[in-house]
Parts: sequence; structure tokens; C-alpha cells
Amino acid sequence: MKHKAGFVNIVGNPNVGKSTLTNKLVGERLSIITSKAQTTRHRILGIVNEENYQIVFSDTPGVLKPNYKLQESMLRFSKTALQDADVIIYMTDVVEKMDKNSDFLNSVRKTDSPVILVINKIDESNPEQLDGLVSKWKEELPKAEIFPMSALRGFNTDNLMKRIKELLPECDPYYDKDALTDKPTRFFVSEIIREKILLYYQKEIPYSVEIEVEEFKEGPQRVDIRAIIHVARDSQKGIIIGHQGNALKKTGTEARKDIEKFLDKKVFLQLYVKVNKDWRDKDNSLRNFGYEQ
Ligand code: GDP
Ligand code: K
Ligand code: MG
Repeated sequence: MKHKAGFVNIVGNPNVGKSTLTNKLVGERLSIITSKAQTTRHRILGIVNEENYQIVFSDTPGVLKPNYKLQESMLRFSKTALQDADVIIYMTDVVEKMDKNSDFLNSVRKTDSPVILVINKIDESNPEQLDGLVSKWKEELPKAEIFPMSALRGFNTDNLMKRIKELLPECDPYYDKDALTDKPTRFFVSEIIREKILLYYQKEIPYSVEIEVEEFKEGPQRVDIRAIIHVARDSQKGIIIGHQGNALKKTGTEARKDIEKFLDKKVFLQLYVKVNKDWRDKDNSLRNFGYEQ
């Protein structure tokens, strides 16, 4: 059998379950998941390697109307994902309202790549509601194959994987056959810290934060990590630290536990907070943080 390889790009609105599905298909916790929109900021590759296959999944930020430069960059990640796909997975769920005329949906209609429409979270639905949704989507995306799914429970994900393999073109691998992702370990460390901030802080705080892993020293017994939490305003610094430093301590402890699981090693984690005024609108800050400009 000839080798097959290709890019499978997962796109859709915020919170429909794109990162949950990516992690399920890749079998690793590469993308952070929370109930908040804009949890995913980058395009994250997760690579599945088998003897005759290399499937390069990419998880993307949700499609949104940009209010600042960071969000413009996030939207670009999602738009590019429509252009370089061998298979597009357009994801929706049983709760989101369909916006028939969205620019993004129009671009999905125009693409030449095969489109799979995943209707996620069917664990929160019933058969009648689902039938109705399937018919509506058949009208909107007549060429798409439809897969009702629960990414969280793993329902129908195996069938999706089977279909993806059929659709992949014959091709040599794009990456090393033992590669899991294109991002460095530091990136995942910073994402784990950001996940805790999304979970423990309210309102605009998570959206004003960027994590920079300043030092990552791997010893025989332990990994020493020093990370900076950049905030956009002075007032946010105090909130991150919290009364007697308790909020930051909790963030650090919970992040460390997950980083230890991810690295399978003991970790010593130090967190600092720095004010980096309005970094979300500054080209040079965004570039330093790895957002293409
Ligand atoms: P993304 O923004 O599209 O990447 O969505 P996430 O993967 O971050 O998931 C958003 C929220 O939906 C999280 O709270 C997930 O636990 C939840 N979620 C994802 N898939 C399912 C599913 O199949 N069923 C249910 N009930 N919840 C799900
Ligand atoms: K989310
Ligand atoms: Mg996501």
C-alpha cells in the first residue's frame, strides 16, 4: 500500500468543541480546553502517525469579529486553514445558532477540498432535534458529508477517523514519522499556564494575558521553569497576584501539576507578573509572542 498523508484542518465558531476533537483524534492533550471562547489563540498541529499514514490535524482559534490586533491574527490562522487543507472539518454543535450568511461559511462553501461537517455535542440533544439540524445543514452545505458526534464522549470519532483516511491523498510524509506536533515543549507549558488563568480569573483578565516561558532547564531529576505572565494594564497585575499572593500561588500549583503530567517529570515552576501596556495591539509584542503579523 502506498503512503498517504495530508492536512486535516478543523474550523468553526468558538466553543463548538474543536480542541476537544483535536485532542481526541490525536490522542494527546495538545490543545487547552475551557468553556470560554478564545481559549485557542494559535493554530496547533497534532500529528497522527501510522505505518501507512501521516495525518496532520490543525486546531484553530474560533472564527470571530476582531476587536484588536491579536484577534486579527487569530482570525487569519482560521482563514489560512481553509486554504491549505486536504480535508476541512467544519464543526458546529447542537446549540449554536446557524448564521447562513457568515463570510466564513461562504468561504467553506467555495473551497475545492472535501468538507466534513461535524455536528458536535449530540449528547446534549435528542433524535428529533438532531434530524432537524442535519436537514438544515444539508441545505447549507450540500456537498459536505455530515457526522453527528460527541467529541467529549468519543461517540462517532472512530468513523470520522476512518473516513479521513479514505479521503487523504497518496503522499510522502510532511513531518518526521515520530513527530507529534510542530510546536516546541515551551509552547505547551505556556498554554497549560494560560489554561489555569482562563479557569481561575474572571472577565477580561484571561483575554489580557500572555505567557512567556523565559527559562526551561531540564535536569536529570527535575525541570526548572520560569515564566512571565504579561498583562496589559497595571490594575491587572494586582488581580493576577491576588490577596497575599494566593491567586498566583493557586495558578502556579495547578499549572505545575499539569506540566508534570505533560512532561512526565518533576517540575519547579516560578511565575512572575509583568505589565506590558496594551500588548494585544502592539505589532512587536505580538511578533515576539509568536503571532504572525
Ligand atoms: P473550541 O473553542 O471549539 O476549541 O471548544 P472546546 O474544545 O474548548 O470546548 C468548549 C466546551 O465544550 C468545553 O467546555 C468542552 O468540554 C465542551 N464540549 C466539547 N465537546 C463536547 C461534547 O461532545 N459534548 C458536550 N456536552 N460538551 C462538549
Ligand atoms: K473554548
Ligand atoms: Mg479551541
